[in-house]
Amino acid sequence: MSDWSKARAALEAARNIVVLTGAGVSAESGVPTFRDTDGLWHRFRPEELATPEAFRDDPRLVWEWYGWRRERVAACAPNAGHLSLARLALGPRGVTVVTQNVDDLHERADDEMQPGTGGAGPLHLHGSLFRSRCTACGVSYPDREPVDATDEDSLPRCPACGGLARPDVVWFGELLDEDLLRRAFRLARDADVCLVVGTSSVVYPAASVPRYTRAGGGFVIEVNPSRTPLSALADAVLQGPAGGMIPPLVADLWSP
Ligand code: BJW
Ligand code: ZN
Repeated sequence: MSDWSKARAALEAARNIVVLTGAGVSAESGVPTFRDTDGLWHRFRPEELATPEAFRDDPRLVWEWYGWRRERVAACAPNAGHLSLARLALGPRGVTVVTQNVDDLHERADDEMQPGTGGAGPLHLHGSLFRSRCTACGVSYPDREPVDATDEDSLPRCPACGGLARPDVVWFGELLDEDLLRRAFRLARDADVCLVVGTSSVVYPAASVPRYTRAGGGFVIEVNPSRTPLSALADAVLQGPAGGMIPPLVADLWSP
């Protein structure tokens, strides 16, 4: 049996599916990934820019980068990969998307498939580009405003206390939200299938999600144009882009 047939059979038989996504699921929408050759970090290494130390040393530079990404994502639209995952979630199977992405393309795909319902939305393990958090009082709030990073005085400020705000994302060395992570691991352990799409599978603890599915006796499918450290552990490895692979992989699974 080919990996494709094994993956399709596992999805057909599944009652609960966890989908773990990374930057690659949004690549065909025009959102740059991190570690590919044309990725966001051709000039800076993620470990250098996405850290609390980088923000402490140069908040203007970090905000400039996040402001640019906020605008870039706002100008992109969900692709066929996001849309078919959103459609899959409307079917009889329990489907939870756990994403490392800070974009909002899964939510926008859900909204396109089922307008106005709001939906549960994905679990955003690494936070959101469209939320900010106060470095003084800790309040987190929705923020879609353009960022003025001309100088330190023009940077986003907390609406409650006026303190310096920061992007509400998880940087290296910071803890992920404990409840969210526990939920993701529990869902993965109880899932029949973990579908892992467009992640290099090098950043932990997110990269552990499919390991919980394996530990619970479930089936792991990887969709990625390149091999990753997960490939050797996955039950089926489908080499190709998300927008091309996901629609035929989940086709018709939304009907009972
Ligand atoms: C396509 C495609 C297409 C292309 N279709 N696919 C040693 C061992 C284990 C852990 C550690 C360690 N040393 C340090 C750590 C901990 C560290 C870590 O994991 N580091 C590793 C790099 C080694 N982790 C942390 O620090 C985490 N916190 C933590 O562990 O707390 C406890 C602790 C505290 C103190 C000290 C130590 C531990 C936090 C991690 C936070 C990551 N944050 C970022 C930035 C978030 C905000 C933002 O977006 O700006 O999250 S980094 C960046 O990487 C971002 C991403 O979510 C994350 C993952 O990247 P992703 O999504 O996989 O993207 P890429 O670019 O890497 O891959 C894209 C993939 O798509 C590729 O495979 C392509 O082939 C593919 N692709 N086109 C499908 N069309
Ligand atoms: Zn505040």
